[in-house]
Parts: sequence; structure tokens; C-alpha cells
Amino acid sequence: METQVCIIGGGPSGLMLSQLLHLKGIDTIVLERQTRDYVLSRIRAGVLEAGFAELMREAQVGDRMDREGELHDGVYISSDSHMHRIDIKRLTGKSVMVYGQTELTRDLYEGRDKMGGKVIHEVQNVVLHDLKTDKPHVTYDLKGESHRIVCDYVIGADGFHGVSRKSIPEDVLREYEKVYPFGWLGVLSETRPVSEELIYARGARGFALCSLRSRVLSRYYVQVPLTDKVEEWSDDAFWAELKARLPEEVAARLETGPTIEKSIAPLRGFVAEPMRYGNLFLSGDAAHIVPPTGAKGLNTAASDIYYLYHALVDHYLSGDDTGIDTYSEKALARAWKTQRFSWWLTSLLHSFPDTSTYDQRLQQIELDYLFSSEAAQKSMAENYVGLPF
Ligand code: FAS
Ligand code: PHB
Repeated sequence: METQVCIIGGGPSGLMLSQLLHLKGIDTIVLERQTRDYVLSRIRAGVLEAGFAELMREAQVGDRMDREGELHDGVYISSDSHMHRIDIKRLTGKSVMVYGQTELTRDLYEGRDKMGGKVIHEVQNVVLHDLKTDKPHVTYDLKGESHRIVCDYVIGADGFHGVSRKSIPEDVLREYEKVYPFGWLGVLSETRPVSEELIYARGARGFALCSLRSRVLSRYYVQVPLTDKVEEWSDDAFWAELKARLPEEVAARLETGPTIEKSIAPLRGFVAEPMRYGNLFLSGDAAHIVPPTGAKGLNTAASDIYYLYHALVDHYLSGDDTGIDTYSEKALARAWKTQRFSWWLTSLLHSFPDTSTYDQRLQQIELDYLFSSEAAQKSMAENYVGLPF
């Protein structure tokens, strides 16, 4: 088989790029390791930056997001009993879109179906070849048969555990990592969300987050030690711990119920450089991971896709390779800014084991400064709604 752009990974990055390029007449094939149902069963991000929402509309898959998603103009940060609202709309002129990654991935799949997009599921043994030549190719197995795709470019949108990053020679690839000494226990419940807007709660017992997917579907998280196992957490234990970390008036109105999903995710910051090797381009989690505190994981995948989309359109439609030649530098510049913001918000709101009393006081002072300074709130708000692409 031949195509112009071979995309490894049928998550949000890969599907979004395939959809956008198709609309410009550029041919792609997406190779996905899992089944579509498996990809759609994953519960992940919930908050979209304004730029991501714009990309969904440009990809002609934004209608359901605009109908069912919620535009949020503010977000709460609570510290013990104090609640403070960061008015992101007043401070930046922008809102964030609350709409689950599962739903937007479904919308992208349906968009690909409508346009006859080529997404091949359950591929195995994907191998990238001749990346430093003008005609790289990809081999893979499907139902016991071997296949080969010759292309101009390979896009590694295959997430942190994918094959693409590992196809860059060790003497070329530089990796930077920060592992946080805790994880997030997350639940989904068919209950009315406790708040109209998200609440990031910092408390003596640790961090908690009140989020949502709709007016009848809530998403909650509590910080847990890395040694915790999800099976150790009953629903009752989760609800009791969440209430203990929220201001009293919020805890009092929390609607509890059976959880329909429960999982623990570790927190890490990770960046791989460069994001280009020959005619292989990394995007999204294949190149970088952030702690979910700042809701930047999926949104940084979006800026990678935005840069790649424009670079490939300029290449194929105008013969201009500036975007291709500057992709890695541009994507990394923004990715490191989202690392910084995610690290800052994680450091501000979580309880760190073995931290000194000095550092504990500094954390409280940083929070007091945020609550009292319009400049500090504007800085947080401009990062939360998304720095410009
Ligand atoms: P993805 O990992 O989503 O997709 C990569 C795809 O490639 C997968 O479908 C995988 O099956 C496929 N693949 C892997 N190897 C392959 C191979 N060899 N061949 C073919 N296909 C292959 N972000 C937030 O902003 N907020 C959150 O709250 C949040 N929560 C998260 C919770 C968890 C448990 C995880 C793991 C991530 C979370 N994230 C969150 C980050 C997440 O949303 C990612 O940023 C987002 O999925 C990135 O999208 P992709 O880059 O497309 O990678
Ligand atoms: C979510 O709804 O899953 C979510 C929202 C905001 C975050 C992280 C996760 O910062």
C-alpha cells in the first residue's frame, strides 16, 4: 500500500490529524493496535482548551461537542475551608470546554467513517523503516498476514508506550522525566456534579478534584500514595475521603452513588527530544506526558497536531517546508511550557511526603499569593485556557 502520511496510533492525536489532512486532500492511513471499542472504553481527559475546541470545529467534528459540552468561564481552587474562583473568562477573554476525551474520540472516529478514512485496527508488530530516506515505510501484521505501507511521512501518535519514540536511535533521543511520589484515584459516577465549575481542592489529607462529564455524570479524583491498589478502595471509602478533602459546604451537598469506573493513574512529567527524526514526527503522549493536574495532556497533543497539520499542508500544497523543518523546535517550546504549568499546579495543590515544614509554609504562601494577586491569577488563567499555538 502507499499513502502520503502514515499515522501510528488511533487516539485523539492520530485521528485528529488524519481528519484535518483529509479535508485538505492529503491521504493518510491510521494504524491502531487496539479495537475501536477498547480505545473508546478509556476514561481520560475532561477539559479542552479553546484551541482544541477550534480544531474539532475545523475538523468538522465539533457539532456534538458544541451541543453537549459545557463552556466554563471559571474554576475554583479550595484550600481547607476557603474557596476561591479564578475568573478565567474575565482574565483572558476565553473559556474552556468541558467535554470528555472518550466522546471527542468517538466524534473523530465517526468523522473518519463519514469521509471513508482508512483506520486499520488490531494491527500488530508495527515497525518503522528507512525513516531517514524520502520514502520511509511501515510494516505490520494483521490477522496473521504481513503488510507494508510506503509513505512520505510517518507520524508517531502512538502514546507513551508506542513504538515510534523507540524507533529513534538512543544516541539521538534525549529523555527528561520527573516522577511524582503519588497517583490519582479517579472515579466516574452517574450523580449530579457537586459544582457548576471544577473544584481543585488542596487539604491536609491531600489533593482532590471535582470535575464532570455532564449534568448527570461526575468525575472525581483524590491523590493517593503510589502503593495504593484500586481494589483496596470501596466506593464508601472513596466518598468519605473526597468529602474529608472538600470545604464543609461542598461536602454537605455532595451526591454519592455507585461508581461506574475506578482507576489509579501515576503522575509523571516526561519529554522526549527531538520530536522529529528524519521523516518521523512524534506527537502527543508519544513525545510528552504531564501530570493531569493542569489538564494539559490532551491539549498539548492538540498543539502538536496543529503544527503538523499546517506544516504538511504547506509542504503538499505550497512546497514550503518551513513548518516541517521547525516542527520539533516549535512543538517542544510549547510542550515545555505545559510541563512548567502542570508542575507548578501539581506542586501547589498536592501533599508531598517527607516535605519540610519550610516547604509546607512556602506552599501555603504561594496559594495565598495566588488568591490575593490579580497578576498571579491572570498567569494561571492564561495557562489554564491554553497558551497560543
Ligand atoms: P493516546 O495514548 O491517547 O493514543 C495512542 C494510541 O496509539 C492508542 O490508542 C494506542 O492503542 C495506540 N498504539 C500504541 N502503540 C501502538 C502501536 N505500536 N501500533 C499502533 N497503535 C499503537 N489528559 C488530560 O488533559 N486530562 C486528564 O485528566 C487526563 N487523564 C489521563 C488518565 C490516564 C490513565 C492516562 C493514561 C492519560 C490521561 N491524560 C489526561 C492524558 C491523555 O488524555 C493523553 O494526553 C491523550 O490520550 C494523548 O492522546 P494521544 O497522543 O493520541 O495518545
Ligand atoms: C477530568 O475531568 O478528567 C479532569 C479535569 C481537569 C483536570 C484533570 C482531569 O485538570
